[in-house]
Amino acid sequence: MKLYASPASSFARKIRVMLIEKNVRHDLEMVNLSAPGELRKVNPIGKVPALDLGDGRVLINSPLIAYYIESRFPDPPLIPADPDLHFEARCREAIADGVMDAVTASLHEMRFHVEEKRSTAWLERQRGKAEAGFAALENVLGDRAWSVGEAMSLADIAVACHITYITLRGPQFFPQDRYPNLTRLWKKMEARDSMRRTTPPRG
Ligand SMILES: N[C@@H](CCC(=O)N[C@@H](CS)C(=O)NCC(=O)O)C(=O)O
Repeated sequence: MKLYASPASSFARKIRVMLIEKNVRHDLEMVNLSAPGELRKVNPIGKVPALDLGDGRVLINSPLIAYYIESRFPDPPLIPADPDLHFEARCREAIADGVMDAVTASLHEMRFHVEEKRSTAWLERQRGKAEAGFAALENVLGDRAWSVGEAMSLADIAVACHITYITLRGPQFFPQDRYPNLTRLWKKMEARDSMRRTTPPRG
C-alpha cells in the first residue's frame, strides 16, 4: 500500500496520522504538487492524498481513504462504530475539510491575483464559510475533551491538521482567542506522536 502525499498537505496529513495511530505499514511517496508527473498516472485529478492499494486500485479523496482505512484496520477505532457517532464524526470531518477548502480558495485568490484584480465578493464569500465552519465546530465542541464521543476520532484529526496548516499559511482565518475550545483541542492533538511525526514545513 502506497500513500501519495505532500509535506504541507493537511488533507494528506489526516491519512498519515490515521496510518500512524493504527500502526499500519505503508510506503509514503512525497509529491511535488507543482510537478505532479507520476501522481497524475494514479490520480487523474492530480491531488493528494491518493492511496495505491497495490492491486490496481487507487483511492482518492481523503474522506473516502479514511473510511477505507477504518474499514480495513478497525483498531484502534478512529471512526466510531455506533451509527449516530459515525456520521457525526464524518460530518465534523466534512465541516473541517470545507473550512480548509474555503481558506485554500482565498489563499489562491490572493496568491495568483494582484490586489486590484482580486474579487472582494469571492474573498468575502470564502471568509464567511471559514468563519461559519469554525464557529459551528467551536460550539459543538464546547468544553468536551473530544469532538465526538469519549475518544479521539477522525473529526479531531481533521480539525487539528487543518488548523495547523491555516495557522502557518493564513493565521488571520483562525484567531485563537475567538475559538478557545478548538485551540485547546488543537494544542492537545499537536502534542501526539502521530502529529509530531507529520508536522508540515513552515515555508
Ligand atoms: N477533497 C480532497 C482535497 C485534496 C486537496 O485539495 N489536495 C491538495 C493539497 S492539500 C492538492 O493536491 N492540490 C494540488 C492541486 O490541486 O493541483 C481530499 O479531501 O483529499
